[in-house]
Amino acid sequence: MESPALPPQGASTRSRRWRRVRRAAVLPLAALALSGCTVPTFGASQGVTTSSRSVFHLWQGFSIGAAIIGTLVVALILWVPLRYRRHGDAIPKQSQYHIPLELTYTIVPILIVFGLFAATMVVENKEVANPKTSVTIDVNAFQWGWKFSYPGYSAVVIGQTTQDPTMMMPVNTNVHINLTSTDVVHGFYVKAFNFSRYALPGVRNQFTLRAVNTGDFFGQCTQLCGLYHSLMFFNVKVVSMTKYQAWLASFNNPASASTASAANTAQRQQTSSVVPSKPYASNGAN
Ligand SMILES: [Cu+2]
Repeated sequence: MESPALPPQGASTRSRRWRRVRRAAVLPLAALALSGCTVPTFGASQGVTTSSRSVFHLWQGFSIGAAIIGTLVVALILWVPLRYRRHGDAIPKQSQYHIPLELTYTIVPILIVFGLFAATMVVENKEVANPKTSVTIDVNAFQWGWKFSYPGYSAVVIGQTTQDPTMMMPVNTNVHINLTSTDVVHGFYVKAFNFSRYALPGVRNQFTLRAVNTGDFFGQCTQLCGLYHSLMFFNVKVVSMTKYQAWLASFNNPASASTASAANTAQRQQTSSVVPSKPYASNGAN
């Protein structure tokens, strides 16, 4: 009887190898898909301010560095058993006290940590820098709302619980913010700015924001500050300098001036007696 024709030896080895490659590729691809990893943003948003973008680039740098090191470590871990799995039970050649190798794996991580530290310091210094500017906004947080006032102008915007106030600011301009709290600790957070700072009673927390895009952005309190914390929202509207100045000028009338002074008086009266009247100035690192 004639035996069935066998496939050529080379073809079967190739197909087996290909099957193995496909099986090995499933794990990293599944990990990538299941972790929801997105490139090149790595799940972060670049935001609309100069500082949000530098934080975003720092995040990208960290993520790329972690991916390279992670890939190298996983590749080395997998390579050893795959490469030497058919070498029997004999103890392989030992390579301890290999001075150049030991120096390399001690010095390289130290250099990486220094690199990450230096990059973080550069970005943090940019975050807390307060360059001179002519645009200042006083932001006051209170239970449970926000007050935005513009020193030198009668413009005051107050909103609480269900009325979300809007902070107007000009685009491509350094805007100096003085953040205070009337009563308890609140958190000033604007998602599109990748930015959050404490509003602390007795502290004037100062920082500078520079938006590079116009638009409407959402903000909220990020510190549990009491009963209506969950309603402590606000908006940020970034407009052109011309529109911003026209908006400020629209408050140049006696009615707005008296509303502003009444709001300031009310705030002084509401300010908790435990909050010092002269807030300690902080450079925005809080
Ligand atoms: Cu709050």
